[in-house]
Amino acid sequence: MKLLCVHPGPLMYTKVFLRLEPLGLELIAAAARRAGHDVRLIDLQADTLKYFDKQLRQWQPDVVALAGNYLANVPEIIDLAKRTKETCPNAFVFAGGHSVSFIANDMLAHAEGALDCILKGEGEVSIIQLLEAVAEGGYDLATIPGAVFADGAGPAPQFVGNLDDILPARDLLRNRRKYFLGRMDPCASIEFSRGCPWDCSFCSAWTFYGRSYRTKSAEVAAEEIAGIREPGIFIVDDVAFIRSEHGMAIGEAIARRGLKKQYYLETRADVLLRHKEVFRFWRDLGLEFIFIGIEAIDEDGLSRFRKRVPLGHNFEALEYARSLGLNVAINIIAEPDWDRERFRVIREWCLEIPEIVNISVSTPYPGTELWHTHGGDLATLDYRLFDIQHAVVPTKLPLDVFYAELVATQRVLNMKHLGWTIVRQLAGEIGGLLLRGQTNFVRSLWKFNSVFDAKLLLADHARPISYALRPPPAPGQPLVRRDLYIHAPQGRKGRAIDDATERFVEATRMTAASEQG
Ligand code: B12
Ligand code: SF4
Repeated sequence: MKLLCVHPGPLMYTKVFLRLEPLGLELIAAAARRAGHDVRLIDLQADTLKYFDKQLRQWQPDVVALAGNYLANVPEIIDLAKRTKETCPNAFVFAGGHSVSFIANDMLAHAEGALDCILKGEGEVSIIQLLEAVAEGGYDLATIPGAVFADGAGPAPQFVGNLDDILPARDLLRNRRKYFLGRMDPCASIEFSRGCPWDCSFCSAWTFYGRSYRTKSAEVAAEEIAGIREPGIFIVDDVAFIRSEHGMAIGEAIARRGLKKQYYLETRADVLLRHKEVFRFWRDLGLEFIFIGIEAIDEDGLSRFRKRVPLGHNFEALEYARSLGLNVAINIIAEPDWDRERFRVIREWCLEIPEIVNISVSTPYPGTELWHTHGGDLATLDYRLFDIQHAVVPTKLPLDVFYAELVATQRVLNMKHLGWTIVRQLAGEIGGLLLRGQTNFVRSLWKFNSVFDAKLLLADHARPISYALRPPPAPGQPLVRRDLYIHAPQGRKGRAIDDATERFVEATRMTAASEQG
């Protein structure tokens, strides 16, 4: 079978700060290729619609797989499905990935027949079965794990047996030099672990994977790194190095091979403090950038997210990361009830600290607890605005004032790290990038103002809506936790962590330990 895998175009954030390879789609592509299929991959973050059309016309794929990790991409995915059916009416067209798994039936309704099915959950196992069924003709989708189609659904989605089994088909991307993360230009991505044992109310990483946590073995991880050409590597794990032994083992395997790379990772403040020695070791291996989820800067904000990390730990973690000489980025979530004074306080605070501060807007997503509990009140049902840069919940300030304050705050914060300031600081490094023909980072330094603009944000709310998001359930409806999950929780045995780490997670996660999951 000829399979064309397609990732949709960039969202707002990726237009300025980073562009990363579609790792999930590369894994699906690798699984299909290993099963003997002829596979091509297009990433519209780094390629054109014209090229996509050409592939459809000239190559005439039998199957087209669309990647739906981001809710904001949904209208684009539906339009791509319709476009595909116009050019290749006999192709089997389906979508999968994080976000579309939570809204499978809505996707089918929007597509009006242009999507033959949605494949919920991890794709490595089910795509093989789906392709076999389509190849045989007269297929029965009801036998495919995770499949949701017009008049039914298959059995529950299945986990891949072992993360070591399949490595991403990185070679299928034709524009690899376009992937970058700030100064890590070009930059590849890698996965050391999958899933998250915590259960934060605003996040769907844990509901997707049923609060499971699995790891790739150290040798396979190091082998994979050895095969990566790019000097920079983004570690995509939700929370890096939850288990110190795992982090140390990968590090040692990298050191044994003498591999030299620059790394970026994301973790929690309490994990960083629990495993200081791992992060120190990784600093020596080339860890350069670290993103720590902070979310709010006062106790009140933190407790609203019910994240049981005492505020002191956040600051202690920042200090420790600084002491290692790491470039630290943190994220603050702007709440819809913020007033001018609150934005001003945040601006002042952020200017006092050396870290890169990113401000995103609190956004309830399908698949999160917040979606069910935030009160059901949404300012828009436009999927495209669910990118944590737009306000989708009514704001206390008039929307234009909210956006003016938001962008002014983001601008103050970003000017610390963009434009001529950074050019002066990094003249040598930038010269080196340009000499090697890598211009992603340098070009990003001046893009901020054209992308982050209060007037543009506001105008986005006035665009006509072709596909409307189904609103959350009315307030007061009981939330059945089990219904949130895509992969059913397997309890303790689904988490590859030792008992001490399990106790640490229990003590710091949001929900009472008595609740099962
Ligand atoms: C790495 C990451 C990024 C990276 C890389 C994105 C990229 N180009 O792929 C960066 C940093 C760029 C990023 C940015 C953003 N991200 Co992000 N990101 C993640 C993260 C942590 C891991 C994703 C990943 O690579 N996992 C590893 C791979 C192997 O898994 P996977 O992609 O999920 O793929 C598996 C399945 O989903 C499925 N699958 C995937 N694609 C397909 C396609 C088909 C056809 C099929 C059948 C199956 C399938 O099979 C794969 C293998 O099992 C997730 C959290 C999570 N755990 O999912 C958040 C997450 C996806 N991101 C999120 C958000 C909000 C964003 C931003 C909008 C935020 C922002 N800062 O502005 C931006 C927008 C990015 C954009 N596209 O323009 C949210 C999604 C919310 C939503 N419902 O839309 C998540 C869930 C985080 C969260 N806490 O809620 N992100
Ligand atoms: S720690 Fe919380 S926010 Fe981070 S991935 Fe896990 S559940 Fe999501």
